[in-house]
Amino acid sequence: MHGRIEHAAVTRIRCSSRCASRLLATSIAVLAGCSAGSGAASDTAGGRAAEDGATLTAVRARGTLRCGIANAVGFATPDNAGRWQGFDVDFCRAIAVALFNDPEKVEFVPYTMQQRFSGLQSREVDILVNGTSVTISRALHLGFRFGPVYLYDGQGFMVARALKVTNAAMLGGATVCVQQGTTTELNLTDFARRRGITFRPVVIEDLRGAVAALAGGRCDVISQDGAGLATTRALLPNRADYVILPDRISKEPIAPVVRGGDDRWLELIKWVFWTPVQAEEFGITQRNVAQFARSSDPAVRRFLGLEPGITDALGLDPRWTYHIIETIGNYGEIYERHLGPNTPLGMPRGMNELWTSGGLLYPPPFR
Ligand SMILES: N[C@@H](CCC(=O)N[C@@H](CS)C(=O)NCC(=O)O)C(=O)O
Repeated sequence: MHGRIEHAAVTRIRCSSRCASRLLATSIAVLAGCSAGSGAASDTAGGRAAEDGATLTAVRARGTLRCGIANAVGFATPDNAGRWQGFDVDFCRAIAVALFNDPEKVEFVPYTMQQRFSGLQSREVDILVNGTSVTISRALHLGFRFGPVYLYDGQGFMVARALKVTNAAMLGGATVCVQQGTTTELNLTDFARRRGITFRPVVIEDLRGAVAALAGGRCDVISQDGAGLATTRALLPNRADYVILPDRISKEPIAPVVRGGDDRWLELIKWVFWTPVQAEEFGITQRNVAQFARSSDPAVRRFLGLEPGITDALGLDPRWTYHIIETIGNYGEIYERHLGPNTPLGMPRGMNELWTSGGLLYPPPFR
């Protein structure tokens, strides 16, 4: 029997009044794109009016970067001293280091998944570094541009161990928590149709709500990006009672998002995100970067800004890559610090290994 998700049966757990008032300010164009996760067509979307170089000029004049993040363990959380830290946070800080040689010159703006695109479009932030997947409709309908994929992920499921479910095909009839305004919602519908399964989706506003709904038994299952599942598990009070199923039902290439029409800003973002990856490929770490600065290898010398002129067009300090590595580290260091096996998330590198180690990370040449 071919079941499908009945939208009339979808439960929507509503957001707080604070978040509701924010949502009121959201443009209809963006709401249309967000709520579907795929985006409805809109001529006004995406900040097409942005001028080339305008973002860089605005950030320089302000003296700080405004980075849109998602408040999630491992990716972006304030520590006990109130300082933001995490995988996404470190990439935001890398941009600030490139621009200002100062990782503190960032204002972090947390968004729910539903709010994120209007925040970028309204110029409240200069960039989103918040677990957003690259999709064609976000580029073509919402008019955004994506930097390099800095995390390769895919959607999965986590269930209560007591249910004794071992794979996603056994989930027919289950109540599944998903986050509003995400690709997760759409992929779940596709998966149900493809497999002839019926789910009862419970749509939740944010990560904390999703964790509470799962822990409180309002859903049997939670479906999220693999990283989201690891984050959720880290937040559950009784994490040993849950299992992450082996299925991955989608591709979720996670990349930074900027407004369309500002090629100069996009280009800067691309090379900043590739810097920690190229550093790892060369074997350059936070600790040994000073030794590498004495290298006679021409490719290393160009990369570290020791040969003049290579990245002058970006308008940065010639030693910007050096400063990023010195301050933030290489990709492997960032990953191990926030997401790797020795962290509460415990995520193996998998596809996020370098291409030289069987992964997908492949930075273009700095030449
Ligand atoms: N990558 C997908 C899903 C993103 C997503 O659902 N992220 C969740 C967890 S996996 C999140 O970061 N939530 C943080 C929050 O709600 O505060 C997308 O771009 O739509």
